[in-house]
Amino acid sequence: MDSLFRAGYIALIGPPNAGKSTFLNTVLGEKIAIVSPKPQTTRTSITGIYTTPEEQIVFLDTPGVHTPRGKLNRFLVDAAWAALGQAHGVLLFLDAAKYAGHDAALQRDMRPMVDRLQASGLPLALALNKIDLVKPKQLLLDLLAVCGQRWPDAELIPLSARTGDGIERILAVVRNFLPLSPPLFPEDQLSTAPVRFLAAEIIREKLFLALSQELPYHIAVDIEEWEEMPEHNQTLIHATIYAARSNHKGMIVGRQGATLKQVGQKARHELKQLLGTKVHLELWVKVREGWTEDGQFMTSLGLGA
Ligand SMILES: Nc1nc2c(ncn2[C@@H]2O[C@H](COP(=O)(O)OP(=O)(O)OP(=O)(O)O)[C@@H](O)[C@H]2O)c(=O)[nH]1
Ligand SMILES: [Mg+2]
Repeated sequence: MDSLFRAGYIALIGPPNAGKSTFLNTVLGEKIAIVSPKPQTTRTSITGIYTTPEEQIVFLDTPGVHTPRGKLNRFLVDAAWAALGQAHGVLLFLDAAKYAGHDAALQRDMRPMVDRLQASGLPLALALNKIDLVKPKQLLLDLLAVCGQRWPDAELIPLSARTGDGIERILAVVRNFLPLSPPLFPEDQLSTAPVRFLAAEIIREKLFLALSQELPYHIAVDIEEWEEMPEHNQTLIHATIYAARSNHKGMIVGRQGATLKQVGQKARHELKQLLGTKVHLELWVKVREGWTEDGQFMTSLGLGA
């Protein structure tokens, strides 16, 4: 093996909805992390392993950092910061379309993170994401100037995680944060996340996309039963959807079960691709009053640091 091989961890940190999970999936060319237009989609830190003949970059996708209200949100933010403990460098994600021309919003959203990032002592690069949405380009140049003043030592990289524009530069920058080391994982491994977890996440993504307003934030998914039946080329999956309030159950199920049916169909389609087998999926909705404040329950679901 090449003695100049580098390997290690890069934490993807940033406000909710900045495009961290989208970046992870684009880099890997596979969907590992779920994505939605709603903030606070990611709930745990998820690895995405990018391997070339020269390097192995283990990206740690994390929940968006914000000023948390409620226990679930505190769990999310704690999980993001916990990723720094393992990281050799940080890629800070900013939604350039949100902040271009809006310095006050940038100041506000950075407040919960600047001190923590500085205290970590880790090398930092900034990804200014969603440049495909920033027009005119002068706004991007202005934002680059503002960020350059605030983070004089950090490399600033304009990016579109959606189109892939800027990804090569990011990879070239963050690889230099990693120590010389042999690979940490087999070269064909894309993530350390168990497939059951990925399956629960796919179901949660379909719920995030199907349900409106605050409802997705009060939902958790747990896989209760998982049976592989190679003789039928089928996987049997029973999942429970936990609602935090009794009046949410009807909204999740929908009129004559329509919403749950649609979620089930979309999830099953994606699970088939993930598993490479036919999938028999059963979804049950249970009310677990106030689960978003129940630390023990959230830990049992794998949430938090
Ligand atoms: N136009 C555009 N949209 C993007 C880009 N990157 C991400 N998005 C969109 O932004 C939204 C949020 O993306 P996510 O990847 O879920 O963001 P995140 O930072 O992981 O969000 P949390 O998990 O909530 O912290 C989704 O609707 C993405 O499709 C980009 O480069 N351009
Ligand atoms: Mg995410």
